[in-house]
Amino acid sequence: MKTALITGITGQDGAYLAEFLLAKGYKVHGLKRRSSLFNTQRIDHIYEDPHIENQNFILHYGDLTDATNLIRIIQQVQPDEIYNLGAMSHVRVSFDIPEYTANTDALGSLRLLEAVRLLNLTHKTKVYQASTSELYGLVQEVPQSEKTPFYPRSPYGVAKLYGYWITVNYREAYNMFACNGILFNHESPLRGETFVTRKITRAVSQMAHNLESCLYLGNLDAQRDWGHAKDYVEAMWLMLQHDEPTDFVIATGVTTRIRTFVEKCFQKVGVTLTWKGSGVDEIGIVSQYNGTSPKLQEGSVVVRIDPEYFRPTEVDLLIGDATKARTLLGWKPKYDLDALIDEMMAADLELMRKQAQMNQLDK
Ligand code: NDP
Ligand code: GDR
Repeated sequence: MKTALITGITGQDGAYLAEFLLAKGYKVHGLKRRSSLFNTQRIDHIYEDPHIENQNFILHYGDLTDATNLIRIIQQVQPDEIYNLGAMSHVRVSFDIPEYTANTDALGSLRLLEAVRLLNLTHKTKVYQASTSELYGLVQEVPQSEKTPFYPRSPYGVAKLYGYWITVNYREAYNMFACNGILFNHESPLRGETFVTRKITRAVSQMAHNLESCLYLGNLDAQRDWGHAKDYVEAMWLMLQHDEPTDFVIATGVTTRIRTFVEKCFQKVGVTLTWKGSGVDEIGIVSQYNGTSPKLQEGSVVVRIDPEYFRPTEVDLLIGDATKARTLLGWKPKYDLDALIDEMMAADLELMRKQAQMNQLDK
């Protein structure tokens, strides 16, 4: 039985990866942060009572900013594979807390690699580093591949650049099996509520259930290559099963504007959206509606721009070339954008249906 340690297990990818590895017969250990409220909603369905024997799913309190704690946990767990998914992962927020972002996302990766080295586990423990398409930043070429130069555009991207290179360096200096997965945006019903896709699917579902009137967004013209997190965690695992440690781009190869994502989500609830105006004055208006929600009647303004959501420096265009992963790992995504939107909208519509029902009961 293989043993894996996942940092960031309470996040979107951590939850899907834990489920995936448990189904493969792994013993899964996860690092979770102390918080004043429960933060394990995404993994509660796979939680195992610590009082039972032979647990296969074990959580440890920890933090990537605390080296001694990482050393202690890795010593105790002796993992065959470490998936370093823990991070301050919000690009916009990284402009507000740049130092914390660097500490967690850059130095956190170093602490983990160094713990493996100090514990003499370099021959045993393989390490996956959650690198990102945010490394590409300012467009140098498209589609972006493993050979495309990096030009990060946020404190998050710059911190992840360090994480990328320190992983390469430990692989070369200490002969470690350490890989970077350069993953493009991946989403799911478990996506955090402040990332743009989930923010949109939630708001549209709220409007369909008469719970919200307007969705406030920033830059509608950025283009993203969106996949499903379920497909992407499989790629993480495949990388650590490959004969050689190397870095891979994981992407669908299809890019879409934010505004198109918005239109598609509204279509799912019977709305045809029309855009009027430009810049910060642009609005999205319901031009046709085939449904009953008072919030979505024809002529309603359902999207507005809030400049607060613009970033000081933006990443305009991401489109990934995953040829290397397809060729060497046999990886290809099962979901396309429409299937992803279908799943996210179905989940949020159900969530809001329940919310609306509870609101009725409270009256
Ligand atoms: P999430 O934001 O959903 O999850 C991040 C996880 O990291 C959470 O479990 C969070 O804990 C944990 N975390 C945050 N700070 C610390 C810390 N200081 N110490 C330990 N753990 C911490 O991210 P995703 O699941 O979407 O992404 C996983 C990884 O992949 C991240 O590193 C992200 O940067 C990277 N990535 C994501 C992509 C995407 O499109 N999703 C694309 C490319 C890379 P808590 O729940 O307590 O907040
Ligand atoms: P991103 O994802 O920055 O690509 O990082 P996010 O969904 O936050 O933004 C995507 C694009 O949408 C634009 N946008 C908005 N974004 C948010 N969050 N909120 C808004 O209201 C809004 N309006 C427009 C943004 O400007 C941007 O262009 C994600 C994270 O998961 C990272 O951790 C990961 O590394 C990258 O994907 C790949």
